[in-house]
Amino acid sequence: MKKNNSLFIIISLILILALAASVGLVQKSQELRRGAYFAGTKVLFDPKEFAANVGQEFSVPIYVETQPVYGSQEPSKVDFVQARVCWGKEVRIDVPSMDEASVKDALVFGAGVSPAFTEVMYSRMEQPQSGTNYQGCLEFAVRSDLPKDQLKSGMVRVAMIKFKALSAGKGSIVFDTSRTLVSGYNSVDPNNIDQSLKVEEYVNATYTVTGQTRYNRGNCNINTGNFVCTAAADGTYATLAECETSDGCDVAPTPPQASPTLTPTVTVVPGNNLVLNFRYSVVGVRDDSQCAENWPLQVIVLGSGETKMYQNVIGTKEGVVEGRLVYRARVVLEGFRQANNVAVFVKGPKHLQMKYAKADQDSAYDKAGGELTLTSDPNTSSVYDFSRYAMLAGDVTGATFERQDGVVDGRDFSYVKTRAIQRLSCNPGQSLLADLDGNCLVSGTDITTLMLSLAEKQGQLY
Ligand SMILES: [Ca+2]
Ligand SMILES: [Ca+2]
Repeated sequence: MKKNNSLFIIISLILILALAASVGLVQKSQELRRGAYFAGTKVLFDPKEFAANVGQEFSVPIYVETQPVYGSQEPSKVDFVQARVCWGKEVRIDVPSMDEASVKDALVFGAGVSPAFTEVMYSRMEQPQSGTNYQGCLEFAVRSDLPKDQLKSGMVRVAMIKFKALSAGKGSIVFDTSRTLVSGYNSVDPNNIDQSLKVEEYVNATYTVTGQTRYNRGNCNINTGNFVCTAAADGTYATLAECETSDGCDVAPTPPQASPTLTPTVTVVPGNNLVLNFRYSVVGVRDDSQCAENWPLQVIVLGSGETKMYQNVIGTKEGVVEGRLVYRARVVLEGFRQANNVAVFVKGPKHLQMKYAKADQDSAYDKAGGELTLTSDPNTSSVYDFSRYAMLAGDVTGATFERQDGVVDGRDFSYVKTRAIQRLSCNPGQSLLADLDGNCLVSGTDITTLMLSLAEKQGQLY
């Protein structure tokens, strides 16, 4: 009987502990949810129906409509909008080239951005993934430097996009819900840890294009390899597709692609580990940055299909390049046996993953594979200098609070901005997640540093 009693007590204790633990978990996740957003918002096109004749231009304004701060009547203010919108084959945005400057210039952002925002952070046009119904997409982000009391609330115009009607038909202009984000200022609780607004509703637009037109061929576009075509009532071609072919488009012939040379793979005797020596730098981190020490890197090496990951690689300070601090690191590649055609992926605790794949690399390596050669002798193994292609910073959080998600977006912006408003600081030798330039203070320069990564947005994965 006594034995049964003590068993009962033990089981009860275990149950009580389990219950307490689960209540703790629930509370924690509620806090995370509450912390994530402080108000709701709607993103919309207004009007939401457009009509145009073939060849005509029409402007499509984008708005956000903010709701009051949760649990109050106070308006929530908006200071950042990132949006991605896509459209069908009947319309397009006319730009002379796809580079960022001309996309920015041609999109009437200058005239179209309402005074609610002071800066276009980036804008980019792209072809959508195959398999979608959309012909093109535009992604951009705007932000506001206005003082808090001048930030706008309610219906706020974000931008105006000028489309050109190309061919008869109906279609939609839609928001990409996964890449549309809004952040703002919580006037009820300025110290709230997160300043994101939850987009609760997306209102898409439709268009109807009427009339018929024909197309004339202009020059050959070197970038696309297709003819540039313009609409004309008496044009030669009946459809844009027929006109914009590559057939006969006189582009300088591309040199024949060399067939890949099969380099004999050097396999290293186990026990004699290969060594990777490299120099690197980080955007924004300067010679006098006192809170940029011991940032642990994750280094992945890849060669001939073999990959290995090494954690907590710490660089030591060694000089300056273009005003940035240069670090030097050494990784003994235990277990990695490929000495040739190696690529390296480096990721810091608040950084996008960078690919380094050739000596003295000073820009993105836009190819698969790599060209690095390694030896197992630490003294003769090359010290690869990647410091002129600085690591991009800004991936500090994601859907899970303070967990990197490989992307720099509105969440990261909101995280850094909130802490910049609070002017969080730390002592030399310490580190704050939002202090991207490592000067021991979270301020406007960290937002600027993050903005350099926004357009790049995603770490390099292959
Ligand atoms: Ca992120
Ligand atoms: Ca800083």
